[in-house]
Amino acid sequence: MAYRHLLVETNEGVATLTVNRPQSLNALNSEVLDELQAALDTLEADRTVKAVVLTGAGEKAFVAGADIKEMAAMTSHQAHTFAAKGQKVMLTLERMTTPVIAAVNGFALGGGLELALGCDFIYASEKAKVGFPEVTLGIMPGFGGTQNLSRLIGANKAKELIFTGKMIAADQALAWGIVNQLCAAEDLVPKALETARGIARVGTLGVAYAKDAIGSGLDMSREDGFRYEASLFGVLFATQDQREGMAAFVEKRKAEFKGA
Ligand code: CO8
Repeated sequence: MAYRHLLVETNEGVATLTVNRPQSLNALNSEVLDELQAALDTLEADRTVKAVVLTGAGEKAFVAGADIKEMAAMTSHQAHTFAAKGQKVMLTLERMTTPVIAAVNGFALGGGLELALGCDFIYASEKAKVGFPEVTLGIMPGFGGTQNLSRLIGANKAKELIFTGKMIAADQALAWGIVNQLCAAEDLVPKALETARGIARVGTLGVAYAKDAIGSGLDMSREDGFRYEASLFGVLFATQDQREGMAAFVEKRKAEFKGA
């Protein structure tokens, strides 16, 4: 499928999904959100795709937020619909079995940071800057940022970032635990792809179920989370991947996982 604002490239079981609207610093308008939704649904349905790297086109921005020019004229109802559309994309990222790594190559602001936080983890360029400038526009985060950031780094740091609207540099985002790894700008996507290819080589179902256990567990009591983990662990023993993985270990050969 051809997209107006997205580039999709698949290689060795890994898809690179690039938000491609550099003249607006890859800002998310309704059309970009619709295309992201369609692209993520398509990638999730494609069993040959084992991992995804999500990044932004150009050297300046990952995504500089939701499109302020589109939002400026919105009615309350339209803003609600727009927020729901963005939140659906974030929930799709969380719920899809295929892991998604955000490669934050520049500004990740507002809805752009929310998009990165919706991914499974974030690698960032040393030049990246992240923040939630919504309060400087008289609004607040609306694509899940208040929930996801406070769960990730704690309410106190999330409040500081969201209440001040200030951007922080990549090294502070690393220190605060927003990003997993910093890379030189030119190494960022190659490094994210290397990690994605590593994920693509291991047992697909083990990765998918672990993602489900971690994500679903965040909304459960710890004890329910343990129970859920144990049941998914048990289900894996009915899969070819488990038999293949353990047989390959015993036979001292490389496992050939089928994701079945
Ligand atoms: N929306 C629309 N256009 C944008 C956006 C944006 N978020 N960010 C940048 N652009 C456009 C600029 O308007 C400019 O276009 P033009 O050339 O036509 O004037 C072009 O991109 C280049 O940007 P700048 O000239 O501003 O580049 P600078 O290097 O001078 O500055 C900044 C870069 C600091 C990133 C600056 O562009 C900026 O502050 N951008 C806005 C950042 C921001 O406030 N983002 C948060 C938006 S609000 C949000 O994301 C809410 C999400 C939840 C929504 C819930 C539903 C309602």
